[in-house]
This record gives sequence, structure tokens and C-alpha cells, in this order.
Amino acid sequence: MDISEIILYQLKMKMKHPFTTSFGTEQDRDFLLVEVKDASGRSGWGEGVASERPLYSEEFTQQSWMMLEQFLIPEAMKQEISHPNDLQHTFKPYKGNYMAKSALEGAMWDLYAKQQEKSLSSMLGGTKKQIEVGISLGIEENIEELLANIREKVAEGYKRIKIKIKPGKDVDVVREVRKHFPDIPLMVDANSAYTLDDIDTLKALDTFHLMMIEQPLAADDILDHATLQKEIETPVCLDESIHSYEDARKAIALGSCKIINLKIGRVGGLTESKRIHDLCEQAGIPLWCGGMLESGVGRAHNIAIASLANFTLPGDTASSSRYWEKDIINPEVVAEDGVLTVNDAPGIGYKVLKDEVEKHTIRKKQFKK
Ligand code: OSB
Ligand code: MG
Repeated sequence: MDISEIILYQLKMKMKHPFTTSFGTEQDRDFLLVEVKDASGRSGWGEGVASERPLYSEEFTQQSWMMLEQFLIPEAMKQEISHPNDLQHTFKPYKGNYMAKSALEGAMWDLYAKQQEKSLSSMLGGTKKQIEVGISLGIEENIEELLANIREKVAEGYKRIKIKIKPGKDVDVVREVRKHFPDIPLMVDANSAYTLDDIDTLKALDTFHLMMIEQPLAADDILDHATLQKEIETPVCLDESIHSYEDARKAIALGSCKIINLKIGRVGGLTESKRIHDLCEQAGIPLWCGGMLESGVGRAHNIAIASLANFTLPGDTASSSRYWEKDIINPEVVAEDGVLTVNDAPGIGYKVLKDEVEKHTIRKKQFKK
């Protein structure tokens, strides 16, 4: 691929509103960008989606930086990469750190697609030209606030509403939401806040005709989720529990879920995402693309993967304006009536605004061949 240079950026970008889940509140998004340059001056971009603190998963931004700086970028620089798929082999000896691996691999995929003058979507085998999106709404202190948020997002046309829940902010909240919005496509995400001891609560949630309940049990569990799925009608969707093709294969074999939320960063990149997509398609397990409060770079990658055929449910890739006053890409991502058009320009298909990137950059390091 004729790589000449890799640049690692750490950015801090303030979101318009704080976002609260069962594991905490985030407003200052602290994340990484990777820029891979070739000898002809083309750039590919990837986003490191870890959070500042290891609350969603064990990865966090500083750790991703060190992983990329000390191991992943030097390894990638050492060899001739002819296709982004090669990186799976390069990275394999290094355990875990999927989000760090995905940031570099994503930049390579963008660059590779640009070199081939094809869209990232088409390079991955994407077939859809339009994708449906939903929106993920954080926990609010006050139910009126949540109801107002839902009203606004339904009016904007989002194709399903996901609300975050945690113990004490669950059955009563969903009952109230259902009272005001009896028919909207609605789902909940617990971010692993429950155990099987909470079966009564989970069974109560089963009565609100939810599209699915996302990651109710522990992040490292697939067995208890299988037990739970036998007890409730609502499909269980796994997020945190799925880090790889192997995890997906085992979860499907055990009956731990009926749906998977795929996040490119959580599974180590686009190559692994495509493998999981094909496995789930064969197994009849529908997918949707999750989000990690991404900037436009990560958002563009999400749109590309969501254009594959088995992403049959609305994902979390909402408009740029959902989180940002001004995104770092042009054009911004805009969902119209809950539908995004898949870009057919080369690579991710959006221009990365270098001025905007620099404005939010708090640390930067250049690696030359
Ligand atoms: O569990 O899907 C999740 C955000 C940060 C970490 C984990 C999750 C989320 C979201 C928001 O639900 C998704 C988005 O809008 O980017
Ligand atoms: Mg989730």
C-alpha cells in the first residue's frame, strides 16, 4: 500500500449534552484519530473509539494510545501491507485492545479504498444505498426530560428509540414511556447492569413489546444470557459480550441472543466485522450497527459497514448534530426522516477537516517510514 507516514492524534471534543448510561456520564469526548498516508499524498482515517475511563469495556483512551504507539504502529511500519486484511495477522500476537487495532485498521481500509478509487461500502461488499437509523437516549433524572427527548426524536423521524436503563430507572420509566408512546419501535440498553437475580425486573420489561433488550447481564457473560433468553420473549441483543467472530459463534450456538449489535471498534476492525456479518447472515441473526459517540470519522465507517445486507435493523449512527456543534467532516452526517444515504465517493466518502481536527487536538505523534 506504499505507506509513508502514520499520524496519531488525541482529541478532546465537547458534546452538546452529557450522555448518561448505567456505567456513568460522559460529555468531554476524549478519543483518537489515526491518519495513514501513502507516497502519493493520499490519507486514510480511522477513529479510536475507547472512552477516557474503562467503564464500558476495559479499554480506555490512554491505553489505546500506548498500544498504538508502542506496538501496533511500529509493527505495521515494519512490513509491506498489500491489503488491510493483512493486519489481522500482524496484530494477532497482541491480545485484546480491539479499539486500538480497529483505529489503525480502519485508516488502512479508508486509504486502500481511496487507492482503488472505490467507496469503502463497496469494498466491504455493501449493497444498500440507504440505511435506517435510530437514536440512543441517555438516562435522565427527570422523566419529563426523557419524554421530551423522545417526542423530539420521533418527530425527526428516527426509526427506533433506544433508552438507557439501570436498576431503579427501568420498569417504571418504560411503563411511562409506553403510556405516552404506545406504538413506537422501542428498545432498552442496560449496559450489563443486571444479573439473573433481577429476573423479576427483566420479566416485567418483557411485557412492553420492546424490539429487544440490549446487554442486560455482565459484559463477560454469554451463558447467563442464554438462560435469560429462555425465560423471556423479548429478543436479547448482545453488545459488550461480543469481541470477535469466535464470541459471536459461541453466543449463537448457546442461544444467548437473537440479535447482535456490531461495533467495529469493539471487534477489532472492519475485517472482523465482515466475518461476523457473514456468520450472522448464515445463522439468521440480524445485526445493527452500534455507536460509541463517534466523531464524523467513526460515523462514516459505521455507515459503510451498515450498508451490508444483514444489517436489517436501524442502528445508532444518528446525525452529526446529535452530539456535535460542528463535526470534523464535510459534509456532516445528516439523517433525513431517519434514513442515511451511503456515500459512493472513494474511501469513507467524507472530507476530514484538518483545521477542525487540529483545533481539538491535545496530543499528536508522527511516525515516518
Ligand atoms: O452501549 O451502545 C452502547 C455510547 C457509549 C458507549 C456505549 C454505548 C453508547 C450508546 C450511544 O448507546 C451510541 C451512539 O449514539 O453513538
Ligand atoms: Mg449498548
